[in-house]
Amino acid sequence: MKRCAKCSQRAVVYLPHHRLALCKGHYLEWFERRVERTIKEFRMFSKEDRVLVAVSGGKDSLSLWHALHKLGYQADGLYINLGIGEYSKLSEEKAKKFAQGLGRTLHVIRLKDLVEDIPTLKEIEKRPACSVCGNLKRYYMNKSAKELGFSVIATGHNLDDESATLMGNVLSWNLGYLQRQYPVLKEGNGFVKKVKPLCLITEKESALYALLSGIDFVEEECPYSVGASSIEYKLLLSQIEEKSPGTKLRFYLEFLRKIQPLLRREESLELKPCSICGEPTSADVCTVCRLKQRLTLSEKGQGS
Ligand code: Q46
Ligand code: ZN
Ligand code: ZN
Repeated sequence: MKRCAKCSQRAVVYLPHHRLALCKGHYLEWFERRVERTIKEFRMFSKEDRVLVAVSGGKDSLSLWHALHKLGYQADGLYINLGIGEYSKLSEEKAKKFAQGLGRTLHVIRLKDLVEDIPTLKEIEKRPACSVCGNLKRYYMNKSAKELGFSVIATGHNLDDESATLMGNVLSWNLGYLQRQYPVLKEGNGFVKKVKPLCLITEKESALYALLSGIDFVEEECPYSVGASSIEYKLLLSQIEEKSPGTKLRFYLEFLRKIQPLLRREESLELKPCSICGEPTSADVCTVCRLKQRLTLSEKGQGS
């Protein structure tokens, strides 16, 4: 039986890549300190900032919100209901219950009221649900943060997400994405600052934090996540990690330290406000307004 490295009580966690065994109390503290160090190292935000946490009801976003609250940051939540059947219903319930327990505000918006729900859009647009969904989530997160007066948006992306995305981007040498793959995206050009405070925390670590903190999160994955290539990359990286602990962290951190500075340069894309909604876009009309125009046209077509 392993003993906690801090207090010699029985350890409940062993983190192989940090060679660290910890008891429950010291694990929760370790997790929160690691989140705080990441926030400071990458200059994400301070205690003066109003932070909007993008909440899905899953373990990562709720662990993030919980840790930020415990660390004394002013963090409220934004839940976007995507209209994906039972999954959306359950995750909204969990997110609301969690917000109540925390005593912080959860802002809720519904895609169905603003544009259309994801299953309908997938059919109409004839493209993968995640491509429509990602686009709309980014758009409404930014718009809502500005309307509600938040200076930072924090998402629950963890090390597994980031290293899998990195692997995908490296395998196709997608330089545009690699340039933008950084845990902080600066504000400006109509965008609110976006940060990923869990980027150095693995999925297992965040699940463990949620469990040990008694967080009631939605365990089901979104039904559209099945078959995504990022899941394959996650599995592959976890197999390597198993044999060689620390690989994920090294892969991602060394990219940030050695490669990212070479790739990073001022955003070359010229952005301007969308002529309809005012959100930043590289075209005259942004992708969401164009989507809404297509929906109106198809409704008219059906009506005639
Ligand atoms: S919610 Fe949306 Fe994800 Fe579901 S449809 Fe795809 S992008 S998988 S994080
Ligand atoms: Zn201990
Ligand atoms: Zn627009």
